[in-house]
Amino acid sequence: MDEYLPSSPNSFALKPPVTKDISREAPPKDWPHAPVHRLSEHGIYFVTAGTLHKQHLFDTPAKRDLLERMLLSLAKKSVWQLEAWAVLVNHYHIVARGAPDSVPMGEFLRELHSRSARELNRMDGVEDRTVWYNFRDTRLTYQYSYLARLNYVHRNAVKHGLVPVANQYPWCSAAWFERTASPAQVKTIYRFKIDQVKVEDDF
Ligand code: NI
Repeated sequence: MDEYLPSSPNSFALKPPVTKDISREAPPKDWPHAPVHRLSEHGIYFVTAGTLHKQHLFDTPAKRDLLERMLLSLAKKSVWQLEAWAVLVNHYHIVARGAPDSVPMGEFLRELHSRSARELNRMDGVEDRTVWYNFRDTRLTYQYSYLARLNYVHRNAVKHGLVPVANQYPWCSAAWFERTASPAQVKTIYRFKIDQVKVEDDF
């Protein structure tokens, strides 16, 4: 078992019982600290990564749990503060804030990809399958594009037609954001138009 994968025997069985609510038994998510800040000199990045050929590899709740939990715990270990994230069947998006002692972004993502691929392949009982295609990271340098991308990521499951309201999607930051940020912050962020944000997101 991977050391950055919180132990959760029910979540990672090869064939989890479909009727079981694993979220009740899985360990708590490694929630980040705070949802919104000013731009800083250490950099805030918007990252999108997709699976090879956009294959639907994270096609069960247990697999999306695996990726989301690994993302949260490795981000913390790599000193990248996640401010928004969305984990979907064949890609993910994050907005991450750096600090002076952050591990380089590329290193953090490569570790996330190699560890999550190994665990996913173990769950699926396959060997040496390439899971990830690549990632694209953009440094956000304008307050407007930063805030608009926060909203874009919080509400990505809505954009992809998975849920009518973002906080209903379990593998994203929306519910956490609404719980952690002030009502004024939530209102401000959710007001940003996401249909004008230029993001490659045809997954
Ligand atoms: Ni997307």
